[in-house]
Amino acid sequence: MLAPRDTATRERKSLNGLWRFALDSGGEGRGAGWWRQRLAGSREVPVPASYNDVFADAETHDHVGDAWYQTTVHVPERWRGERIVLRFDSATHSAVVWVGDTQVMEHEGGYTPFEADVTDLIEPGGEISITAVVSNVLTWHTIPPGYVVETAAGAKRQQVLFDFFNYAGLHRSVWLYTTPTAYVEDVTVVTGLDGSTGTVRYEVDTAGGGAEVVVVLRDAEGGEVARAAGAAGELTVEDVRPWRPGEGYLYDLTVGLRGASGEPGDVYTLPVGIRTVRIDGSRFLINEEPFHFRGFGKHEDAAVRGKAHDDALMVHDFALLDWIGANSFRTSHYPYAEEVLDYADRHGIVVIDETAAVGINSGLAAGVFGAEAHTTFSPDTVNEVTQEAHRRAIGELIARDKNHPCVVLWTIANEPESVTPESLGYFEPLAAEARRLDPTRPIGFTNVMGATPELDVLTDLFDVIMLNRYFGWYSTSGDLASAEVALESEIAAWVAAHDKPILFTEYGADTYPGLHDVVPTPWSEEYQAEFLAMYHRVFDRFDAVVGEHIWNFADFATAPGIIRVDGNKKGVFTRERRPKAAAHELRRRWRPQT
Ligand code: BDP
Repeated sequence: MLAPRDTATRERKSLNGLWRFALDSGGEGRGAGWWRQRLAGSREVPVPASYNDVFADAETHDHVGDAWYQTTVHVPERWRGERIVLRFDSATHSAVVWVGDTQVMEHEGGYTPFEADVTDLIEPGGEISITAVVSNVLTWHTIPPGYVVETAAGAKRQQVLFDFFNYAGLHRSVWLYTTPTAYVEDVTVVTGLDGSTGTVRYEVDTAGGGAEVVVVLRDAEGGEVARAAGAAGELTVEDVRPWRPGEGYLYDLTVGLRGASGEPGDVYTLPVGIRTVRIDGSRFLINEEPFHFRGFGKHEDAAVRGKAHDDALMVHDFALLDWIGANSFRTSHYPYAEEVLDYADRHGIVVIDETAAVGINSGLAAGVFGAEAHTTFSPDTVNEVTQEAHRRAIGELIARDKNHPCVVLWTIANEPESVTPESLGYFEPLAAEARRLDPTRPIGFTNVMGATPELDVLTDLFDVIMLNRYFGWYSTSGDLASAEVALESEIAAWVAAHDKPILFTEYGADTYPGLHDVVPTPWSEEYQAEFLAMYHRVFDRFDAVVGEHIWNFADFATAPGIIRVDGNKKGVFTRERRPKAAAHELRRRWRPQT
């Protein structure tokens, strides 16, 4: 699915700003047709933003159910004759959208885009009203799953099965954009390298009328390096400058359409990084060179705006990644805003791209998040309807992100149950689907603590072993010597069981900033630093360990609970992005020259 871009033939209009806003606690709006009139009440909400923290009331913060958004847009007269598309970069977790009185789309899944052709509903030169009802409800049939309970006090409460605050609303941009009536619908590129020669295999889908396709590849200075005609083909690039970690060199692939008598039609330009990814035994190869992942699991999370995309925060986070010497991160636990991947493409930061499938694990949910005891996979919990939603989530992630050179690995779930025959039955078709949709990238899932190689039944379906481990925190808390023994022996067991690269995708300790101790004690800054140093000491004993992603880049909001103090404090940076002591230690490991 192509991101909206301005080109010679396309124009975008951002609908970001303040929208009219109303909570619908009673769930009346859909029946009463709230989209037909101006939303009652006078509240305005920023888009993009989570709505939860921008106001100052518990009702909005803890709202469960529908929230209504509405705006009025002027459509330029010059758009007459163009095809006009309405696009939401995300709506968390599901939405229905109307233009005027007409429903134009419905979407489930809080972190991927959706759009509709609204040409027939819009009169250029006039005004239209756009209304969206956004629900934050998670059920056993959504990705991620969850369920709603009624409290003893009669309130609705969303039970989540994950460890972050269930922020909701319009977290990313909303656009109106134009294309000509015959247009480029999709582009897929697959790149290759052979010595100093690069290849770009491309495939273009068009719609809206027979048109000839012409593609031109230009280097970063704008010089033409290859061209071809036809909807699919392969371009060759001599003296190629590859995309590589630390150097996000990009070419531009301009796809142009030509009408029957050669007249120029739609133009779309896609940045292309030429690189390869391959697993060889326990090595993870980018451009045939072994790659060692240094970085973090992150969250889209910040004060006031919640999960909204924010360019200032994004640039700052990337600056901190650079400062600390990280070369990669994981989009835990959902697809991030596409601007983040664009930025990573341009700056050579490697990304592990994750679906929103977090919480498919009854063991964890009951223990950590206070959920009722349940069986993970059953007709009443995660079932074939959930699996279908999960399949769609994988499809939408790959459709959106397939062309990003920064993405080198798909994670199709975080810490799912992975030790039962039911989990194998659930994941086998999903792993196959991910491979069918993208045969060029490795796939994985993050393995939960306790799912040791003796118990795990899923790893054979995947290319890499991704371990989330908390020895010294959730087990042997405070005893790093015992934690070291346990960690080393588990890695040795994985190495003996599988010839695959091992990535540590989570390890970390909650740390209250400013808490110090001469004896490294859990929650102190000294303990976090020693905890990480111990893990690194152990990793360095194994060639198969090719990745160290600490949990987490920064402190983040969670639901309240007795194991969380104003959120999860495993950040190496605070929520305001101040470094804890461990950040300086990490910098010494990851940037020894500075
Ligand atoms: C893991 C989860 C992550 C949590 C982390 C923790 O993958 O989302 O935040 O543990 O407990 O289970 O800090």
